[in-house]
Amino acid sequence: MHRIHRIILPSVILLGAVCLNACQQQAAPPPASNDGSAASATQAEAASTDSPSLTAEDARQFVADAEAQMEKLSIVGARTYWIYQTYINQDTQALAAKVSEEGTSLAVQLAGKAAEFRDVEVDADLRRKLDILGRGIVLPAPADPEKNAELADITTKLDGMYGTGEYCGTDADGQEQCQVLGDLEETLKTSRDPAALLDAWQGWRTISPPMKELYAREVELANEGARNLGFADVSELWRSNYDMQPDAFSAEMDRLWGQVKPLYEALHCHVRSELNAEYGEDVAPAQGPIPAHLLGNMWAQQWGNIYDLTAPDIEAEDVDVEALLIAQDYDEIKMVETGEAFFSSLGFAPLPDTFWERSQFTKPRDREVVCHASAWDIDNQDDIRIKMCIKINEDDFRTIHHELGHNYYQRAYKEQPFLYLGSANDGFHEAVGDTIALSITPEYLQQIGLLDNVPDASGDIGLLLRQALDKVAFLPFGLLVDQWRWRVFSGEVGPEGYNDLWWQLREQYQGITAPVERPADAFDPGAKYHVPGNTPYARYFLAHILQFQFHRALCEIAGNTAPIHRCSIYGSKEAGARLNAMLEMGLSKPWPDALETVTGSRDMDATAILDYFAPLKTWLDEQNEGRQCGW
Ligand code: X8Z
Ligand code: ZN
Repeated sequence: MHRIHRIILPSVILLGAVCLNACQQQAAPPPASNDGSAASATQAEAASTDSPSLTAEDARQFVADAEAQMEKLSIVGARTYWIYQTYINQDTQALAAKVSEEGTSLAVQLAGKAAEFRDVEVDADLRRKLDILGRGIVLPAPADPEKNAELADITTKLDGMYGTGEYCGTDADGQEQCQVLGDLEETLKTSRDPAALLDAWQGWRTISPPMKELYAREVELANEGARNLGFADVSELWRSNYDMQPDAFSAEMDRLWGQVKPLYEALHCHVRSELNAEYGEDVAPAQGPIPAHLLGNMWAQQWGNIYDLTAPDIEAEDVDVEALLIAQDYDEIKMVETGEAFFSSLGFAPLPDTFWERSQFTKPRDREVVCHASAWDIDNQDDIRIKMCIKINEDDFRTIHHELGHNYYQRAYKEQPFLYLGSANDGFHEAVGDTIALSITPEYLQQIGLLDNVPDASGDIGLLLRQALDKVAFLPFGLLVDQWRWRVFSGEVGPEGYNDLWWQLREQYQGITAPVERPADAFDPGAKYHVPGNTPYARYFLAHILQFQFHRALCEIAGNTAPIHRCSIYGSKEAGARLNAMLEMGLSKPWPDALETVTGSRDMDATAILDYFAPLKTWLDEQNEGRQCGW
C-alpha cells in the first residue's frame, strides 16, 4: 500500500535556465550537425511555413527577443520550482504548474517561429541559436492549449507520484509502517538478507503501476508535439542534440558500448560468481543473469555497495571512505566544504555566501521535498545552489562533487548569451563533477587529513574494483534507459509491452533479471526517477566515458606521472585553467570543439576508461579463468 500525493512538477524544460526537471540547469541542444546541415528529412518537410520575405535582420531581432523573453521567465520559473521542490504543498504545486504551462507554451511557440528562418541565410552563430531554439524542449506539447494543459497535468502528476512515493506495510505489532525511497535504498545497500532485499526491491516498485497509463498518454501527446516541430517523434528530437544526425548518435552510443563491453562482461562474471558463493544457487545462480536485488542498489545501476562481497583477497587494507568520514566527524556541510575546497585548489573562486544560505543539504523533517540530488542556477549569474538529502556515506560524498560540478559549470558560462547557457552536450554537464571525484584517491584523502596511511600498490586492485563496481557496472544501465525510451517514443512498443521490453533490455545489456516474476500491471521503468521525471539518460552514459577522457587529459596537464587510476589533479592550477576554458564555452560551440579544448581530441573515446581499469581487467580475467562467463 502506498500513499500518493497529487503534486505538480514541470514537464518541459524551457531553454537555458529553468532547472525544471533535470539535475542541473537545462543544457539547450546544439544544432543538427557539424557542417550545419539539417537534421532530418522530416524537419525539412516541416519548413513549409517558411516566409520568403524574412531577412537575416529579422532573425537577429527574433533571437534577441526570444532570449530576453526566456531569460525573464527562466528566473521566475527557477524560483518557483525551487520553492516547490523544497516545500511541496498545494499552493507551491499550483504555482509551479502555472509556470510550467507558460514555459511550454513559450518554448513551443519560439521553436515554431525559429523554423520559419530555415531558408534565411544567417551567420553560423545565429544559425546555431535558431537550431537550439528548434530543439530545446524535452517534451513538446501539441499546439492545442487543451492538450498542452493535459500534458502538463500528466507530467507533473508523474513527477509527484515518484517524489512522494512510499511503501507501507504492517509491522509485527500490526502498526502501519511506511518507508520512503531513502529507507528502502538503505536496505538495498546494507542488508545481506535476501528476503529483506527482495521486500525493499518489490516495495519500491509498488509506486509505479499507477503511472503506466499516464505515461502512455504522455508519450502520445509529446510525440504529437514533436511532430509539429518537424521531428518524427520524441526519440528523434532527443537524439538530435549532439551535433550529428540522430541515427549517427544512436550508432555512436553503440560504438562506445562495444568498446567497453568486454570489461563489463568480465566484471559481471566475477560479481556473479562471488554472489553465488555468498547466497547460494537458489538465490544467486552461478549461470544466467544476476537477480537485480543483490547488487547493493535499488536499480542495480551502481554496485559499489557490495564491494565487501567481491573484494580481492589481498594484504592491503581497504580504503573505506564512509568509515573515514564518520571517524573524522564529518557532517553534511563539511562534506560540501570539502568538495568546494577541491575546486578552489584548481583555481576556481569560492562558492558565494548565498550558496551556503540557500542550498538544501539535508532532508527537512517537517515537509515533503524532492530528495533526488540536483544543482540549480536561479538567476543565471551567481545564485547557484544544490538540493540534496545528504547522508554521510561515500555515495553522497561523490554525489556532492557531481552536483558541484554542475554549479561550477553554470557559473563558468554565465557570461554567454542566454541560448548558450548550457554544456557542450548534456554528457559534459554530467561529467564535470564526476571527473573531479575521480581524483578522490588515497593520496588525496591523506593530503586533506582523512586517511593516515596510503596503501601501497598491492591495494590497487581493491581500489580499482571498488571504482569499477560503480563506474563500469553503470555503463549498460546508462545505455539501456534511453534504449527503452527511444523504442517507446518511436511506437515500436506499446503500453502492453513496456515492462517486458524493460526487462528484455536489462537482461540483454546488464545481464540482470527481475528476482521474481513481475505482476501484469508492473511498470518498473517508472520506479526510476528519470522516467517519470523525463530527464534524458544517454547523458549519463556519455558522462561515464567522458569523465575518464577528461581525467586522463587533466592528469597529463597537471604533470602527474602516476598511473591514471592513482592520479589526483588536486591543487593543479594548470588543470583547473584548462578545465575552466572548456566550461566557459558553455554551449556556444559544437561539443567536439569543447572536448578538444581539454583533451586535444574531437572524438568521444572509451580508451581512457579502458586504460584506467587495465590492471583490473587483467586481474578479472585471471579470476574468471575456468568460469563460464556471459548470460
Ligand atoms: O541523477 C543523477 C544525479 C543528478 S544529475 C544525481 N545521476 C544519475 C542517477 O542517479 O541515476 C548521477 C548518476 C546517474
Ligand atoms: Zn547531474
